[in-house]
Amino acid sequence: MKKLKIGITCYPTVGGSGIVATELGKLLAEKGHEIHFITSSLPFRLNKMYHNIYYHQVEVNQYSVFQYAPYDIALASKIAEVAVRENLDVLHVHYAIPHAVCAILAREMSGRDLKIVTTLHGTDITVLGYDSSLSDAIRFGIEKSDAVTAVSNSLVAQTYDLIKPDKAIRCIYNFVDDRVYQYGSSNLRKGYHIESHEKVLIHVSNFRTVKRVPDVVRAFAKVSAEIPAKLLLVGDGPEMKVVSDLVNELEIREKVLFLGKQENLEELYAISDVMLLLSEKESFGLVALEAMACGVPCIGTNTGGIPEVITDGENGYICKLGDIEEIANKAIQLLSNSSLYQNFVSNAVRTAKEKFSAEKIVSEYEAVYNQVLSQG
Ligand code: GMT
Repeated sequence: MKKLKIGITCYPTVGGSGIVATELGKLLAEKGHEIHFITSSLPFRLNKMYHNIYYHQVEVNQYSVFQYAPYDIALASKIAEVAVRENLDVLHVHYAIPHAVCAILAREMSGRDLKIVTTLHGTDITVLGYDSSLSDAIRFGIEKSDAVTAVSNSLVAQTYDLIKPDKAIRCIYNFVDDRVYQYGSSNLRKGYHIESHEKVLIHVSNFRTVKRVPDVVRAFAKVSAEIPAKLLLVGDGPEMKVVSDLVNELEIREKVLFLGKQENLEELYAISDVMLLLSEKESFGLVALEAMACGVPCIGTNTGGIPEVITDGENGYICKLGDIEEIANKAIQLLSNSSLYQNFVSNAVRTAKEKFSAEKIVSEYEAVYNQVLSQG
């Protein structure tokens, strides 16, 4: 394939969409493409030097007359400047709002036929799509992109339902790099004072209400009443106080480890037995895929794209949203049957390698870039 000059715009801070955009950029660079990140800060997973990855920071004018700093205009100007100077072939933006709309403005400003690929990640549709002040702009961003992808079939369907764009949207799943996320061991159990007979449940999120972390705590309380267990809560966010109060109320404080925001999650998955992802909105659930790649079966809710990642009864379980009893029972069943558990572990690793391998998914994005470039 011809080596391309690809611009990437995403939210560079912690979050699944930023992770996917950054990991994609790194893997495309490894395949010889030239990558230009155009973002407000250095993407946090860009933790290593690549000779063919460039970073262009968007600086926003803080003029005191502005009630709101004009980030979107600054981003569009920066994209146009980089597109012209670096002669970009394709611009891949993650999130319709504001990135697709900024990309379209940038294409106009640059005076070039810059090809725009937009990837929808979830909340740009499932939350912002309900806001009448934004839905027309989301539709505009989608329809004026040269190609649009979404991270699950569920998100494709929800986009047509809510936004009704006149545009083909292709599902390209998120992926996992199995050189990093793999079945392994770690010495962390000892450091965390987790006894060898104790099972470890893990939840990783930004602790927003949609993640339903209190359901994780309630389900864990039931599991740990039957089986010696610890719960690792990884991440931080608006619900932390509610979660902490609930842990105290249920009198399970000594069984719960609040680890805050962490990197190198593969080391935590290496000491975990089951992941709980009980969200009420989740277009994909990247954390579930990363856990599965490390051999951790997941219990998820029947929400959004989660059932496309976790196959019920094969590599994990899918439960009804908020059904704490069912969630706890499934976890107990899995953790107390070692042959069933080992089966789920192998299936989880295999699913991650076969259905969501980085190699497969990166090629799918390359095919989209080629397709828009061949449209002339
Ligand atoms: O889940 C979040 O709150 C973060 C959000 C983001 O923008 O990073 O995640 C969304 O994109 C991820 C990557 O495609 C998906 O794995 C998450 O499921 C999706 N979150 C939601 O749909 C709530």
